[in-house]
Amino acid sequence: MASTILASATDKVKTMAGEKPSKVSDLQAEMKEVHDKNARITSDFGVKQTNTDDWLTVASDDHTGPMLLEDQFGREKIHRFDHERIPERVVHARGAGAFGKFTLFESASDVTSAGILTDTSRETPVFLRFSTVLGSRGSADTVRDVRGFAVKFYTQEGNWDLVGNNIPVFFIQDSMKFPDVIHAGKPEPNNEIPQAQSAHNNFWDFQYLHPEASHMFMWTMSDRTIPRSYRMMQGFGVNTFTLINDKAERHFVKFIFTPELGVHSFVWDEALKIAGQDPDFHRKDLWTAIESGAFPKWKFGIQVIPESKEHDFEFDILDATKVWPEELVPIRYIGTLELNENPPEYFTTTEQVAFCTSHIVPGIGFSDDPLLQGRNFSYFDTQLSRLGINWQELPINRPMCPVMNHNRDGAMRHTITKGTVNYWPNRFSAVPPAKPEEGGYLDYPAKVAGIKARTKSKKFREHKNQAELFYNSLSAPEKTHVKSALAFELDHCDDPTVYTRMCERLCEIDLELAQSVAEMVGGDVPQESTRQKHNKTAKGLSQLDFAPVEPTIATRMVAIVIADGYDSVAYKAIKAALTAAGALPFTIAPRRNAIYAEGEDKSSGKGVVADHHLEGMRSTLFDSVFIPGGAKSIETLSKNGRAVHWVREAFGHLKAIGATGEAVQFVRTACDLPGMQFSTAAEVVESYGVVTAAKVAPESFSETVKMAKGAKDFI
Ligand code: HDD
Repeated sequence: MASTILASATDKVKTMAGEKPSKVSDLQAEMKEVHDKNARITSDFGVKQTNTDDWLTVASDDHTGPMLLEDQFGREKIHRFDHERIPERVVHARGAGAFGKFTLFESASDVTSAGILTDTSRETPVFLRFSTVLGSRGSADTVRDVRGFAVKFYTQEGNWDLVGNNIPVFFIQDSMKFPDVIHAGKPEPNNEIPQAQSAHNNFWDFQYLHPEASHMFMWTMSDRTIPRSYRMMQGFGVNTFTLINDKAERHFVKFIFTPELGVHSFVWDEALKIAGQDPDFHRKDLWTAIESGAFPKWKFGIQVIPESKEHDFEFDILDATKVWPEELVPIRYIGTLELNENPPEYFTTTEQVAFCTSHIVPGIGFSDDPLLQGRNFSYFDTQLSRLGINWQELPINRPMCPVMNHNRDGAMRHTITKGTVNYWPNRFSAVPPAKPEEGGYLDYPAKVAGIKARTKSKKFREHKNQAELFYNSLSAPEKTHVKSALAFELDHCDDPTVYTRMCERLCEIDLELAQSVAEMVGGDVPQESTRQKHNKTAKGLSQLDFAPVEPTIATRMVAIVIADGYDSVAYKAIKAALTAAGALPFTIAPRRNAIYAEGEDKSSGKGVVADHHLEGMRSTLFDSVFIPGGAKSIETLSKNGRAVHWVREAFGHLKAIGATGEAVQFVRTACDLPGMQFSTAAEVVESYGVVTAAKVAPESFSETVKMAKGAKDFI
């Protein structure tokens, strides 16, 4: 007998010449079709059932008597239901995932031997799970929180898990503090309040007591924690990893994903309202984009520092509370990540997927980053209580390359292994483990020296420079948002110790920030800085640095609001122009029954059927609003409080608004903008971000769309 091969995986990557590898096709054999018209319902053990609705009972037409324990079918159905839930993740419980692919356009062979980062002809299947951190599995998507960005690369050399966030730094430097930071952020232990919020005493108490958290809380109070879409946020590996090349040279590395669509966020009021109006907003957004073929894409980049330069920086490059400013360590973009397939079933993919930072492949290594080392223990460990031993056999978790070893047995083992030996070496197999040149994983022979102690290097003790660097680098509106976010959060802390101390901490970062927050939340308003500022800025920290070269409204949702008597020329023209630009137009009206245009005969029965009525959806759920003219339609909308609120709220949320004909005055009144300029018949005018055209001419619509593309909300 040859060696035992525990190959649960189909080796698609290598065996199917010419065919692109796909994790979904790898799973295909196991997918069951429940919609098969001819299939009869059976028990879990295959026996056809005659009735799945009535428990076996002692009964007749006149009398309903006791139910019988004998009903195995009834018991089985309830028993399976009783045990449907598994423990939710201790953090990052709420998530959404998708399949996709990773490709490389530039080889990084100068710094690594990893096939996935050197072979430009490869297409590596991936599964990406986005998440919020603090909320439980049923919490809302748009809460203020860090977002998880966890990628499983099914490489030819095994699974590589990059378990990152949408923020490049972390609250703590040492993994031993993780239980504390999470306990402080999760609902308070006495009453389990609040859900999915950092706005409470314990969270901010922790932030003050841990000066190392200063940089991260500035990020969490920025727009980054209220992303418009998972598709519009960056992903960061956060920790420092290493790359090892063919010459056995080692470099330190950080991994970065930057979205093609740019980095965009809600304004806070929108995020708050959407949490109630559509708690699944981000989940739906991702799902819909992929279903409609608008595949989200990210550029993949690396920041690399040669081993010899480890100590050349004023911060420690192993400290996860620090970024590597791009001016010092440029990002080298080398690959593309694309999501292109929604999972066929949530539980067996997005819920059962298990990531481990310790899962790396040859050419990639760890560093002594003390946060990473602890994570390597924690992820592997947590899967046991969440999924149980043998979780690596679950279809979503198993690699797409062969697995061969003698780890076997344990609860719920699926693979049936043939053969008489379960140890190595054995009398049948003399093949030694692979050497590095044969693809074996090389543990880099790093020289280690030092004194055993519970401490870290001196550079780990500086905590404010990058908190200030981040704040200095934001645009004026972004700074205002940070102030408002802090004012909101600390307003929810009722313990004066918490908010007065936090105002002191802010004073070490920026005096004006501290003054404005203290004024709002009732802290002592400081008169002078308590730290010498460096006043430096860096690129890549403000979201504005990621505006796509060519602004786009592709995949943006635009509401076109009409009532009976609307101007159909304007309606049709804007719809066509938006569709041509890749946006998604939705018709909104006072009702979902047919709406008739100006001059249209109701008896024709051909009116437009709205996608939603004004009460069913709010302008918060759209990126932009357009109102065509039509005297009758505008008269109706003007008298409808909800319609007026729709437009007024869109304006308050800084959305691009478009109007033609009579609708121009409607917008002007609804938004209370006496200074808003009117356009003449021939021109398109933009004033206060509102784009208006008095008359409809097809040319003005392409012009309108162009202006909408340029409007602030889309940048
Ligand atoms: Fe963590 C889940 C990201 C520090 C312990 N973490 C988890 C997930 C993400 C992150 C995205 C969800 C994975 C999924 O979708 O299944 N975590 C991070 C980042 C960190 C970080 C970017 C800082 C660099 N985490 C961190 C530390 C520890 C953990 C320091 C413990 C010492 N994280 C866990 C965990 C979780 C987890 C408890 C819960 C579920 C899971 O692992 O699989 O083990």
